[in-house]
Amino acid sequence: MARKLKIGITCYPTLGGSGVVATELGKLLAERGHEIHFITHSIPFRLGKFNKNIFYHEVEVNDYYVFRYPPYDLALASKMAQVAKMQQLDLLHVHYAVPHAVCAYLAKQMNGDGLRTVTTLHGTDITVLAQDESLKDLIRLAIHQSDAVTAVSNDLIQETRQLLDITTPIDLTYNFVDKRVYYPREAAALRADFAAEDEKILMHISNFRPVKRVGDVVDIFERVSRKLPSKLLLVGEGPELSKIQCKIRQLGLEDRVHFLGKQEDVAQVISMADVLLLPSEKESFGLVALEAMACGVPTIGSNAGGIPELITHGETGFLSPIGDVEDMAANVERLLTDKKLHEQFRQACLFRARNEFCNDVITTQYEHIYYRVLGIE
Ligand code: GMT
Repeated sequence: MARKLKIGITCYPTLGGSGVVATELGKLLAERGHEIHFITHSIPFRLGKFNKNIFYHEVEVNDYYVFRYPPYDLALASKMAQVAKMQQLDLLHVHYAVPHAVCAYLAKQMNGDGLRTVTTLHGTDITVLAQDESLKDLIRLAIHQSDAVTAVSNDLIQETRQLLDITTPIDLTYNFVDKRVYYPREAAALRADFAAEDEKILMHISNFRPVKRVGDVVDIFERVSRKLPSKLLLVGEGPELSKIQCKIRQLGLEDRVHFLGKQEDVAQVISMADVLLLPSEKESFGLVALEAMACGVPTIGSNAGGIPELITHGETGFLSPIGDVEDMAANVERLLTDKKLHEQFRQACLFRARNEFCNDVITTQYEHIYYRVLGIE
């Protein structure tokens, strides 16, 4: 049996799919007996209950008076080096190249020993930041100096190669959901709080950033609701929220749209939906679509980025060109007016989530990568 590892994990701990994936991975590795040390500025929001193999090390930023901007990155790099030395970590697994992979590189330099680093790219570190000429060389350095680099979709691998001219190998490690948490939950009573028996529920969950095109969600719903008795549930918060509220008022849809805010128990919330809407402009993976899939809810959305690797068009959802709200609305209508087709999609969703994006399989993939960089095959 391969030896148990001591792994430092750094991610954005407060919100977003990357933080969720990093935290869930840490929990699963801890269940397998590895010792996991989260090194982050706040406690990861999905950490949950106590586990004897999980430790949390808080990065504290020194607000020394000469600093105009307190240097979080330097504090993180120092903390990584300190924890790695004290806890004798085998490796650091960082999620996001900027600044985490750069900090891991610094920590490695500071320690001067056999500390290994693994970087997982999640999307915007490449698709947005790598477009910025002033950051390109830094991101390229961080990637080249990692002992292994993984990305959450083939699309993201291609984009990383093109934008940064990277030729070194990048491992594909799809995101996953824990099938013990994500499964169709009993939701009839909750549904009744939002929709009448004959009404369908459309749902959108995101951080309401412009890239999610929440305006399209409303446009799709507006078209669907003209033809089908339905409700729209919007889950999450973010910069576009007030604009969206305004749009809903202007369209006179207030009675048919509910804002649920940020929600912790996503599996329970998604289980209320008949369909998830994800019309994003950019999406390296689209974790929420996988969460929905695992709860038996098909996705209707755009074919941006890595979404087609997750959603099989015509089997577990329907995908259209970005911004084609007419087509997306027609697809929602098609799916929600055909009971047999909806059930077929639902079963395909459950099968695909459990078999292709299963927590056990992906955790094993990461373990293999760790053993590889440590020379333990
Ligand atoms: O999409 C966001 O706004 C959040 C961002 C994050 O940091 O969590 O999501 C990125 O990583 C997720 C986990 O790998 C992916 O599921 C999302 O598709 C990706 N977002 C983008 O590519 C825009």
